[in-house]
Amino acid sequence: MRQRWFRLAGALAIAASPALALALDGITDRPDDFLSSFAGSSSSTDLDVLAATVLYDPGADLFQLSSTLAGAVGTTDSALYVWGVNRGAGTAAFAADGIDGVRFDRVVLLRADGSGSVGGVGDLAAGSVTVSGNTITALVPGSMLVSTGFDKRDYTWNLWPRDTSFAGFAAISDFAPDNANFTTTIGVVPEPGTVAMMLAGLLLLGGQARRSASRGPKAPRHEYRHTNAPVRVRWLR
Ligand SMILES: [Ca+2]
Ligand SMILES: [Ca+2]
Repeated sequence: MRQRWFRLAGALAIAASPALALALDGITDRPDDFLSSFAGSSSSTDLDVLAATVLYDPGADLFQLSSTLAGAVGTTDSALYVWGVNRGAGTAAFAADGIDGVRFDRVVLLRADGSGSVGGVGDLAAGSVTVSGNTITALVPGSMLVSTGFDKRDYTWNLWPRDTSFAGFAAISDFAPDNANFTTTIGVVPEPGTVAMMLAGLLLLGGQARRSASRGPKAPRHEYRHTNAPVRVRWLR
C-alpha cells in the first residue's frame, strides 16, 4: 500500500515537473548586493532580488513575471517592483548612472498590496499580482505589451525594486541581472490554482502514506488470526 502511494506521488510530481521546470528558468542575483547609491535601508531585504523569471505562453498570449526576494514581500511598505522590458526599441535609460546594459521601452510596476500596472497602458486586472512569502508574481496579458520590433518570445527583461520613499536613481536598491537584460522563457503558464492543487495533492498522498506506514505493525496480528481459523473449524466438526 505504502509503495503504491509513493508511486502515485512520484507520477504526479513528474506530471507537474514540466511547468515547474520552466518556471525555474530565468536568472539568479547575488544576495546583499544593494547599490551603493541606494538611499534606503539594507534591512529592506524584500528589495534584494535573488531570482527572476519571465515565462511567455504564446497560446494564451500571456506573460508570467516571477521573482524571489531575500525577505518577505511586504516588509517595506513603500516597495515598488519595476520590471523593465525591451520589446525591440529599448534604450539604456540608466546609462548616465553607470548602468548601460539595462535596456527597456516599457515598465511593469508591481506592489506588495497585490496591485500592478503597465506604465503608459493601464492597471493589471484584479488578482493578477500574487504575493507569497518572499515571492511576487504577476500575470500580464500580451495585449498590454505590444511589440516595438521584437517577437514576444524575444523580449528581454530586468527587475529593479525601488523604495518609493526616495526619488530618482537613489530609490533603486538592486538590478537583476546587475547590468544586463535576461531572456524570456517559452512555455505554458499554469492556471493559478493548478500548481497549488498539485502540491496539496502531494501533501495528501504523503499523509496517507505515513498513515499506511503507521498501520504496518497491525498486519501480522490479522494474519495470525486468519491462519488459526482452520483449527477452530476442525474442532467444531
Ligand atoms: Ca540581489
Ligand atoms: Ca543585483
